[in-house]
Amino acid sequence: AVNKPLVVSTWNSGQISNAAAWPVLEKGGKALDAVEQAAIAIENDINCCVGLGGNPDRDGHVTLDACLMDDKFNCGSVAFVEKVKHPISLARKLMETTPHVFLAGEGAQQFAIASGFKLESGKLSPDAEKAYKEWLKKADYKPVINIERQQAHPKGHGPFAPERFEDGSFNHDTMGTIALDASGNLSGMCTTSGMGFKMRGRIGDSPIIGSGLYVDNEVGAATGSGQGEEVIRICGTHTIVELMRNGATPAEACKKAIERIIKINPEKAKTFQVGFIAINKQGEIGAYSIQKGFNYTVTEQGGKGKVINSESYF
Ligand code: SD4
Repeated sequence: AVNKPLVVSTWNSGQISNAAAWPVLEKGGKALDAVEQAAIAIENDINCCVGLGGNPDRDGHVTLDACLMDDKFNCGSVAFVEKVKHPISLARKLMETTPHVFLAGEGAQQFAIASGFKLESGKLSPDAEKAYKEWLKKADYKPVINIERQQAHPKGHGPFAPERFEDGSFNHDTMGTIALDASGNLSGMCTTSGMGFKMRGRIGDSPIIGSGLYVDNEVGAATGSGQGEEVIRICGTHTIVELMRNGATPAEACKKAIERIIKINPEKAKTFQVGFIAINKQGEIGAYSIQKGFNYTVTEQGGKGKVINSESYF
């Protein structure tokens, strides 16, 4: 029997996103609506790595990337967007009301205004401000391996939001959610403020269809988190879906994609993190990461989110 409905999100902060997605799925709603709700919930939350409260780029501006994809190969992405609170809804608007699939920067912001989205102030959240000031002392661009820590949320928004490191260095806490609805259809989303203190204009894997997110309703769906540049090199999530098409389970497919990244440069791979999650049409779930510390949240029958530690290469 097919295990449905079902929603899986990256990280233990997936409890926030899954809690928003589940009511949609439980009522027999569409996976696309569920994953959009998942993104909205995490974009509303104040945390290091998603939404306007996230860490800024090295010039001090928060720039957001997000995408979503449904069960009919419809997709929408926005990147390098400023002052828009819900880039996921902007991506959906682009997908549903224009012939385009990908819009960036100033043009994306113009489209937001034209579509009735309100622009926010662009002021950094207190946490991001603090982290940025700290980062400016050295202004080093040195990605560190993320290990998500289970700590109380500094703002009391719930126990599982991503935490920022004390020294202002960043986590990899992009949120990706994939869902299978009661009708057996798949959709997914990915939303992020990207690498903290990135170069201005830098875009990672998260809004790139086939890298940060891919959905093929005949096969499965995959998303991920981590060092975007390394995911883009292998078109990570598209690779995972193709591996599943050729018979791999979601777990095997995630593992093979990670091994492909590691094979490019095994020494360098020791220094960064990538984690993938995947589901297939039968509702089977899998994940794999390079480093220890990646986890994900699964919500299925009963509706209670379960946090699972991913297997890892190292
Ligand atoms: C990126 N994949 O922009 C994202 C990074 C990430 O929290 O996971 N950040 O490359």
